[in-house]
Amino acid sequence: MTLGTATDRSTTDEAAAWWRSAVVYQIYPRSFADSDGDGIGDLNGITAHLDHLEALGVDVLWLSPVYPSPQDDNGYDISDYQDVDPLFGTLADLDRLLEALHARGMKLVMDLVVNHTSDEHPWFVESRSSATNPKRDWYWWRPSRPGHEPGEPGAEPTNWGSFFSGSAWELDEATGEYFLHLFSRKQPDLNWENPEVRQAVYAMMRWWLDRGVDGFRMDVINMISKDTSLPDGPLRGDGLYGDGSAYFITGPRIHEFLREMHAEVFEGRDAQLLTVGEMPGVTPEHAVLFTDPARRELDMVFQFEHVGLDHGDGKFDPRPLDLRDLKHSLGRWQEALAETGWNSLYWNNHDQPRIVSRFGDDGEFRRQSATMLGTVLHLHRGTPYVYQGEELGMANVGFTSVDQLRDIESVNHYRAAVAAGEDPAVVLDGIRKMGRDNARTPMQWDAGPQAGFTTGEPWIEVNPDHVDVNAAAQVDDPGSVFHHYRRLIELRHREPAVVHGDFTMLLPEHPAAYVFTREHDGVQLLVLGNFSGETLRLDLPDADAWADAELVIGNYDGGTDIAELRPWEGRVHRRSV
Ligand code: TEU
Repeated sequence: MTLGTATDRSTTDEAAAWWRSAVVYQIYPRSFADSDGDGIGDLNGITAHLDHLEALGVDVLWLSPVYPSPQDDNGYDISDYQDVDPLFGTLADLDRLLEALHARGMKLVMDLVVNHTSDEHPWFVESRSSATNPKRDWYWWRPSRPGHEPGEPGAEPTNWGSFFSGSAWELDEATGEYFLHLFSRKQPDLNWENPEVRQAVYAMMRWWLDRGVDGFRMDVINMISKDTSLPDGPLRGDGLYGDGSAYFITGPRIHEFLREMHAEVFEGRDAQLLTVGEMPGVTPEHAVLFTDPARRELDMVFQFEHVGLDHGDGKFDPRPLDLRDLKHSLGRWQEALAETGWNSLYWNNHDQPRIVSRFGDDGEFRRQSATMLGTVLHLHRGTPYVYQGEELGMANVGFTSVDQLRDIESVNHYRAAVAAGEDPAVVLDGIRKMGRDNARTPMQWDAGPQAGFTTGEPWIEVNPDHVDVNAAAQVDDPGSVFHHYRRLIELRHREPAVVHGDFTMLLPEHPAAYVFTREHDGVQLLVLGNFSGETLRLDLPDADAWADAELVIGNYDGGTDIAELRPWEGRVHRRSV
């Protein structure tokens, strides 16, 4: 793909919006490729596997955190923003990776985790050292609730629960005050109200851009502005803690902060950069504002609606997906951002269970369902993200014991739920289906020992299915999931209707078929996906007009009637209009 010439980002022309025709590949470095045999993936492991990315045809690599970290949340707890953790290599290794990517025409987007730091970051070490330290106000310190002694049950400043179980407040014995941590107690929240915090973050971001990186994926960036009065929230499903999200999701100053960041960090740079904000709980109404180019906030956001549709009473209490909900949700986002703004498109990342196990069939129809899911996603309007292993149809693990779990969220949830009297087998079943470790088992390179990921003992078990599902087996097989993803990416690069086309949902009430059209400049695409193992006959509007249309991509050999869909079939047809 041609990226065009460099332009000022203040323009909204196609060169500035180069990411509209790009596909991003996410790497979770700990689980991608281990070059030194310590069982943990590293930067040199990534650099050694760039042929894989180039063969797939992706344009951008988003790298989950590699910064120095105590690894309480696998690197999302950062103790130094301007270095590399020895686990993953050195800054020089990162520079080499960056250079190698640029030499192949690919870009590198870094993870930016600035809602919180590690409690071992020097900023927090200073902040906690005394109530009068100049950095005290860089974090959220509060005394105990009036009428309560610090440490007493219920003395926390608010009733908020953390995302990783337990209270969102931790008592610091030295000063007798509590600090806020929306995630683990080793991830204290930064106080963005303090302008010194904001300037320190902007300076760090400029340092990375000056080093040559091509943008940032911003972790929970819609949580940085909090309601400073910190009110209690309604009780959560656990009955123990409150849900404070109304007071920190898309908070009062969030748009102001992101506009300031844009002005301080990105404005006037002539490189082609990408900014994507991770935003749990974001609404389409706010997403339009965040991604309106004229407002100069972000290029796109990750929304969470479609990956919450199979949650019951919390994420670990899954229920089957109703396809109509999925179409309604994604359709609504397509519509909301049709005129202004831009969508990101994803099924997977390092926090989500594997899509082929979740919305597909990881048994008999694994290849068909993985390729159908990829087809449907990539044909929406927006920038698609491929998470490592998704291009192979990698599946959930089927954990059978809590000893196999590594993720702090799952481990804490298991402990808290069992302590609260829930049946351990039921708790483990929820984690087996929804736990984040499903996404974090090693990348499956080949059928050999440890799937070719490491010569040592991997930090988390390799999925036993790697003997069948692995990159080596797929790169030489044109019928593989890998080659289907490669063709989808190629299609986006050559077919403007995929990038720019208007989106129209068809058959919204059909319980098993996902059908839509895209139209641009005299070209219409028809996208069909069967979310079931049954053959479907559709009552397709305009079926005659499509009868002789070209088949652009499909996951079955040989043609069929336009209105028929075989089990988990996915197809794209093209015609002139
Ligand atoms: O995740 C944000 C987030 O809210 C969830 O997706 C989270 O993974 C969890 O499942 C909530 O139930 C981001 C990162 O992607 C995640 O890996 C980090 O753990 C988290 O922020 C904290 O930095």
